Formats: sequence, C-alpha cells, structure tokens
Amino acid sequence: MTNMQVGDPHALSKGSTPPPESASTLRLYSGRFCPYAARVRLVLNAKNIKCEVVNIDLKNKPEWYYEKNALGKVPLLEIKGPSGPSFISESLIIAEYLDDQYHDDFPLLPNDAPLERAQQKMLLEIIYSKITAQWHPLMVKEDTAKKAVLIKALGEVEQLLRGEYFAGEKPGFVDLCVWPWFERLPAVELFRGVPFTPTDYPKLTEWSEKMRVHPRIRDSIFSTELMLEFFQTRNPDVGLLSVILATFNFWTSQNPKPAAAANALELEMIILMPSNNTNSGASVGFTGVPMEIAAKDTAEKYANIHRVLGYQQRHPV
Ligand SMILES: N[C@@H](CCC(=O)N[C@@H](CS)C(=O)NCC(=O)O)C(=O)O
Repeated sequence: MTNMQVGDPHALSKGSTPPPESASTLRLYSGRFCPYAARVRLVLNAKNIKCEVVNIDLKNKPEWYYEKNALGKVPLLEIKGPSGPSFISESLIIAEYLDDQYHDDFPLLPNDAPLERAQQKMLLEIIYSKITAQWHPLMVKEDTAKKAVLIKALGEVEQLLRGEYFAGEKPGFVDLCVWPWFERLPAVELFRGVPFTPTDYPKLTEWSEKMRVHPRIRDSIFSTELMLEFFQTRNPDVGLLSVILATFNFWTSQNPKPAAAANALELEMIILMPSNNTNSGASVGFTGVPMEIAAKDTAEKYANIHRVLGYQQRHPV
C-alpha cells in the first residue's frame, strides 16, 4: 500500500474551485497519465513520502492553476511552509529535491559521490532522449518511420543496461525516472504495434519484469489495459471506478470502519454511472441513495459530497 494520500482523484477542470488547503506538508499537482508526473509519484511511493495528490485536467486546465504555475504544466510540488507555500516544477528537479530532502533507507542518487551522481544523471538523459525522440508524435498519429526510430532506440538502450538495474543492484534515480515510458510500452505495442519482444530486448524485458513487481514500485503501476484505454480515449478519469472500489476495500479493511465509507461509495458509484441513467443506483444494487444527486452537475455533486463527507481517499494512483 502506497503512502500517498489522495483527495478527489477526478481531474479538476476549468471552472473548478481550487482545492482547500492540504492537511499534509506536500501536495502534488499531477496528471494520472502524465509520464512526468508519474516520475514524481514513483519517487514519493518508493521513498514512502506522504503527499496529497491533486489531478489536473490537462486538456481543460482550471484557471486557478495558472496562479500556481504560470506554464500550466504538471507535475508541480507545493510545499507548505511557515511563510506560505513554496513550489517546485519540472519532474527531475522535484524528484531530486525529494531524494535530497527525505533521507531514508531508499536513497536514489549517491549523496557523497558528485562524479557518480553526475554520471547517473547523464545516463538518464541519454536514455530519456533516445526513447522519447519520436514518442509524442507517434502517440498522436500512427507513423511507420517514427515507430522504426523507437524500435532502434530500444535496441540502443538495451546495450546501456549493464547490470541488474541501470545504476546498481537496486532501482535508483535512473530506473524510476525512465520507468514511466517503459511502463507504457506494452500498451504502446497494442496501440501502435511497436514490438517489445523478450527475444529482441532480453535485458530490458527482465528489468521491466523486476520493476513491475518490486515492492517499492508495484503500487505506482497502472495496468496495460488501463493505459491502453487512456491512449484510446484520452479521458483523464478513465478507470476511476476501480480506484474507488480499491478505496472502498481499503476503508472496509480498517478497524473500526469509517462510518462514511459505505455511504461515500454509493454516492461515488452513482456519479460514475452515465448521467442519463436515473436508475443507476438501483442497477448497481445500492439502496437508500438520494436519486436527485444523479441529476445534478458533476463538479457540483463532487464538491458537495466531499464537503459533506469530508473523507480522504487512499489508494495507489
Ligand atoms: N519538462 C516537464 C514536462 C512536463 C509536461 O510536459 N507535462 C505535460 C503533461 S504529461 C503537461 O503539463 N502538459 C500541459 C501543457 O503543456 O500545457 C517535466 O519534466 O516536468
């Protein structure tokens, strides 16, 4: 179970109100499917750092978000302080800050070897540039030439993996910061037909398999099916029903069980049903849910429900 705390996991859009002040010291403005934000979530989870996550709808950003980050990009880390919040943008700068600030049993970069540190960051930059050179245009549109560039790049990165992980015997800064693109490869294979076969890339395949099940990493990973569904729909809230169910399972595993849990789940499920299905509460087998909630505007429903229930969700997003 991850140590991240998540409020409403739905992406906040234009017209939304800014989230209330966070109860935790750290808040990450994120995008569920943004690979740069994923870097930061990987570091937070691997190092067991408590952080609230606020998801931003990147296609329809809230006006208030530009006051925090003029460029409007995610990820953005907000750090609560005595004289107001401080902000850090850029995924690698945030990841390095977290590693420096939170010394624990899982250091990512060596903190007493400047040359080795520089070399690891160079390696990361090389892998990242190779893999992402044609990534974005390829995701937007099928393109044989760009696909060939990615396939060639994978072969080159295979040669850069000389040990169990990219810089040692356990996952470190390089591994976590390049992982989001490798996490997506099985979905890219289905979406764009870029073959990622074990025989062509034996070392990368073995590394990927170890990354996926590593106890510090596995909770940060999305399934290939979910990634593919996002590529196909570009819906930032895709798959949230299962997230809410995971939250419910977490709640019900608590002793004593929070009183609001069952109620909150019922309401969440109603919201996730298509809005034209006024019978949705009955169709998922819940009782006692006020049906008029289903007819209201979604953003308003969320604001009300979260205010009334005042609950925090906790799950691997
Ligand atoms: N160099 C930045 C890149 C961040 C980035 O491009 N994020 C994308 C989402 S994956 C974004 O915020 N896009 C919205 C925009 O560019 O307006 C980093 O490493 O943090």
